[in-house]
Amino acid sequence: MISRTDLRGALPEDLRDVLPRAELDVEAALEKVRPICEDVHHRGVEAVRELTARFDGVELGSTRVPAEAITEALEKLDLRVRAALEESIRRARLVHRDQRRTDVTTQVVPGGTVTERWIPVERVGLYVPGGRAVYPSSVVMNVVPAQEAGVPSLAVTSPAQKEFGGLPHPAILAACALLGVDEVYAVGGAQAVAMFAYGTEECAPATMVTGPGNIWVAAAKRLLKGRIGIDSEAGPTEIAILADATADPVHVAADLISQAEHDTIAAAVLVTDSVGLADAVERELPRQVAATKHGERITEALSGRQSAILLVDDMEAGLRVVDAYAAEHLEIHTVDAPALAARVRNAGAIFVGAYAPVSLGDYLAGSNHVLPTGGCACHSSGLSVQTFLRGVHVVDYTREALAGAAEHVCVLADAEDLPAHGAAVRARFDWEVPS
Ligand code: HSO
Ligand code: ZN
Repeated sequence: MISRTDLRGALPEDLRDVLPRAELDVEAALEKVRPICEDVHHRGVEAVRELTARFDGVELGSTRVPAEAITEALEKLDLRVRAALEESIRRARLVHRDQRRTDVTTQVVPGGTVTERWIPVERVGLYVPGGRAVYPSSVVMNVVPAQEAGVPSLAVTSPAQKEFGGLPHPAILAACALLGVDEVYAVGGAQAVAMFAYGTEECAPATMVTGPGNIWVAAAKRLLKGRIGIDSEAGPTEIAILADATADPVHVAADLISQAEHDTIAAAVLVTDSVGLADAVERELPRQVAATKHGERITEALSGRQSAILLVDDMEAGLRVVDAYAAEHLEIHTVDAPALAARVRNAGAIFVGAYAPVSLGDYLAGSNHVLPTGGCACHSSGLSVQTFLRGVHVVDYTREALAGAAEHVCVLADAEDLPAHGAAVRARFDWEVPS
């Protein structure tokens, strides 16, 4: 069900040779998406309506979801789901509130200061998928950091669904209601990203669009990036587990399966120095998969080339492997889990010990579940308050403080053959600043 690679003895130069990442060909989708985005740009809401009829089979009156539909979705929401979402929101708010930045002023010289001012982006459009993956939890994970960052205007869009009378999935609407988001659109696909980028008669343009989506959404984000800010492109989900002989194979197998459940191209990787654990997990996987609902999808993900059990000599080698892999989610199941976790450099999120499974992080840890995939964890972070803030330097110098810097500015300007730069400083003084 899952392949095993023995890396004992020597680690490969490039780990990607051992463990390739599944990839989506977003480039190929760009050409299909370009005319859609141009159509929305030129014809606005009319184009959005036509595209929704063509792709989703829904004739929209207004693209905006009426307020009553949002309230009604919350009223009809299962009470247990409501309570769980409320707790998820409460915990996420606690963590994300602590991520807020305070402006810092540095006095560089007497009379010369630089303040880093943190300003939220003006308006965020959040895309929420509506197909197989209807995740109200992802609405929470996107909306909470934007709200805690102080984003003044926030809109959600999700594909119109025939079976729900042309509205987005009711669970999405209910999550919006719980989060206090009342601006929701029944628009999906590339046209939704274009709607936020260019604006329409019914939807004001946004400064940034975030949220996961299918390949068309990813292509539209890539195409319109620059005109509109985007979050990182989300790839298939991945879990890596670093475990020694003390790990419980039942937990390890269950956690690998939990993320494989997302997608046939999801990656599940176990890195261990224990042949005994590897054997036990191999025995455990088919037993648990047989008892689970999405067995076929999970089996395909686990047997794919992107999933594996990797045997290493010891935990030092294990650390090197997981750092090279840079997993979206990394679990540590070892005797000294906190100490080992502290040494990890590359992971989207780290889950320490036996009682911090990724599913906790997906829903209720308070951490964010929008995390870098595909190895991007070595240079990027997950979604946070910071994603929605810009740090702006505010430079404030007095005449005296500028005078004290003038000579150096002029010298550097001349050295770069940009004398007008120096002249801009000299123009403020009636004496000649030597160059
Ligand atoms: N594990 C997914 C997020 C998710 N899980 C949503 C369940 N619902 C990517 O981090
Ligand atoms: Zn998940």
